[in-house]
Amino acid sequence: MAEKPTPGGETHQSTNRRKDSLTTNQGIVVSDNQNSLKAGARGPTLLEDFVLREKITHFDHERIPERVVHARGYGARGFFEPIQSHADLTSAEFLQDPTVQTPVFVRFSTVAGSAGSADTVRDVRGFAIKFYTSAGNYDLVGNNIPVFFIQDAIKFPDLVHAVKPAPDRAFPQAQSAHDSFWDFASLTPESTHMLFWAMSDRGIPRSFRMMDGFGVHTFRMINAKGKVSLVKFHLRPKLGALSLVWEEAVCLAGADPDFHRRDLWNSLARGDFPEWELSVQAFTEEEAEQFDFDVLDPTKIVPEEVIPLRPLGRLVLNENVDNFFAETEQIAFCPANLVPGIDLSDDPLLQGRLFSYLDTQLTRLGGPNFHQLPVNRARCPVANFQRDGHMQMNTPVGAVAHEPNSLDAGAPRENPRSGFRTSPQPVQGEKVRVRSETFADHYSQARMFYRSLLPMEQQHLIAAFAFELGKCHEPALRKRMLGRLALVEQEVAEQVAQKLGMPDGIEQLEPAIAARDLAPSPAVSQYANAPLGLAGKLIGLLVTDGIDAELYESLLEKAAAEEARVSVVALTIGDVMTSREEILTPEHFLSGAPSALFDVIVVAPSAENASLLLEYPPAAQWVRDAFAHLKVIGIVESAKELLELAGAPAEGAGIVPIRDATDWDALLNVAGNSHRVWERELARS
Ligand code: HDE
Repeated sequence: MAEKPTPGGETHQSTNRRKDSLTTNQGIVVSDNQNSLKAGARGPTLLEDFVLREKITHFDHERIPERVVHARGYGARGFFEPIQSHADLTSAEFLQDPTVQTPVFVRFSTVAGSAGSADTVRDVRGFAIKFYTSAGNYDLVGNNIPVFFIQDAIKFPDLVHAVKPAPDRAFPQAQSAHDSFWDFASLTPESTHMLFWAMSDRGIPRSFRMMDGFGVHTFRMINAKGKVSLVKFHLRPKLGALSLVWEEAVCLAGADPDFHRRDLWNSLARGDFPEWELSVQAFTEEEAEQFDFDVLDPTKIVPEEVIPLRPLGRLVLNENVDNFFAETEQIAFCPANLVPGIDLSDDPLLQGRLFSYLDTQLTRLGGPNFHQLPVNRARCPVANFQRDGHMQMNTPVGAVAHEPNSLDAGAPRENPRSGFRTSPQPVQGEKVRVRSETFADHYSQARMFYRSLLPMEQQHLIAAFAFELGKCHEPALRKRMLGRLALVEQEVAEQVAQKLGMPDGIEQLEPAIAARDLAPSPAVSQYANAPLGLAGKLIGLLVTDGIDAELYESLLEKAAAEEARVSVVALTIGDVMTSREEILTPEHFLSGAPSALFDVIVVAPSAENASLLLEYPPAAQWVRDAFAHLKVIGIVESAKELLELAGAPAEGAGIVPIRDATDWDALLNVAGNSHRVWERELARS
């Protein structure tokens, strides 16, 4: 692998050395990379073979520990651009000037799974952003769900141990659907609100590009005059926050475990750049005191209906990494990486995180100098007296490494004017290990969340609880969890109990504070708020030899106008001949590309070859899945029989006959007017 030249330059360039010569790490040109050094052609390998030993030794040490949580992640580069100056709110330099773009690196992740687990499992997603600002690095290390499972950092190891594979058998991988997780959850009332979010469609996003982000905790922003605002961070994707359906997520975990990362990589590679609006809900301490919950409690949201979002600017991803390990794996986020103008709150979950990230990174990245790695390096001057340590990559000069000093007039000095100053706030009280009583209402917001969802979103949530609890073998914990659900909403507990086949299994539990009926917050529903249209979506087009060239080309054109893409699927991966005798190269072959990969499907064989699809079982499966996954299906006349084979009606919601190119408008309209054919699902349940 080519490396950028290291500082220090080259000395003598040997005349008989080619520029592209393979070398050892010492720069010695390698003459033979196929054979180790042996005593005779059939003899033993010699210990003196430094080329072999160096190569194998380096290989032996290629792995570093994976992140203890959020191990499976995927990153990209981009920029942030404020829409206007936010000087009234904060003095943060990157939020002042709409003409200044700040480079960013974003890493998305699942929480529970190992680095090699599947992308589409039910889980919370990490959404971590490093802003390389002119005033130093600012990290917003958030999730795609605005609340969390626990209120105090001391519970984090228990939560993570409960969801991770059991220590004796090392399974299940990347799953919350097992006894230990639900044991912990059912014994931890504060997790209830988050469980409702995690069991909603939010737990199975369609794409990283279609995912919300949240800072979760309350933070503070301080302007140049010292005025403090409390803030909650939000990121809204331009394409809308959309999700998979559960059966589709399960299918994709096998068919394409890299579904989300592939989607992001491909979209950046073709110049289709995802974008989010970063905003804050900003409010005063006085306003916070009026809320019926505590803003320091990370299991609560501030409803948008109470404090609306204030857009700050746009976050755009526009560049894939050059090297996954060097960038995505080695990047180190930390909620304590703050810039002047942004400050922390006393949220006890946040306070524990401030310690944890640097601590874990010391082990994961092997020492205290990981901030010098290119992906972590600040893009502004860094000057201090820290020194030495594992893998020091800089060469500091001079004899002085202390401060104050009178020996080096050019040494860096503290700067009270522009330096980071914690905005003062009064703190007093006894040292106590207690949970604030203001954190005690665990059910009202969960009820508000559930009641604010659309009916199909509610049904998905109920199905998810039933699935997860159904995977638990211990009846007592199922009952306890049903009791917890009943404290939120009796109807949820009853329907889940029904689906579990244990209608009398709801345990009677006593809440610390019984759920109250809060005003609904329609903003929490994904589908009530996602923009309609086909932007960012993928149409799977199943073809055979003889596909009508005109039909094909007009679909490409119409889809492009809607910012959607068409992906051609054929019986085999070999070239297909169109009706015009032109070659069409498919992107996929049928048995390798289940319809779960696409948002909309079209079955368009030529009339003479339609029978090939009818005779090939994966074709009917393709349609059956798409129908079950609530997709719009376009179908040409000659393939109609396939609908019957797939158990789908020839007519009905979301089935669009394609007679000629004029029918594409109908297909795209139906598909663009709703993200899924929800009627089909409601008719089923
Ligand atoms: Fe994290 N979390 N976390 N977390 N977290 C880590 O840091 C931790 C929490 C989040 O792409 C670790 O470098 C504690 C909330 C993201 O590299 C670790 C607590 C939120 C990422 C850690 C929390 C997050 C992490 C693992 C409870 C949403 C991935 C490796 C007090 C606001 C960042 C690492 C990336 C990663 C600790 C809770 C988001 C162990 C102790 C709440 C997005 O330090």
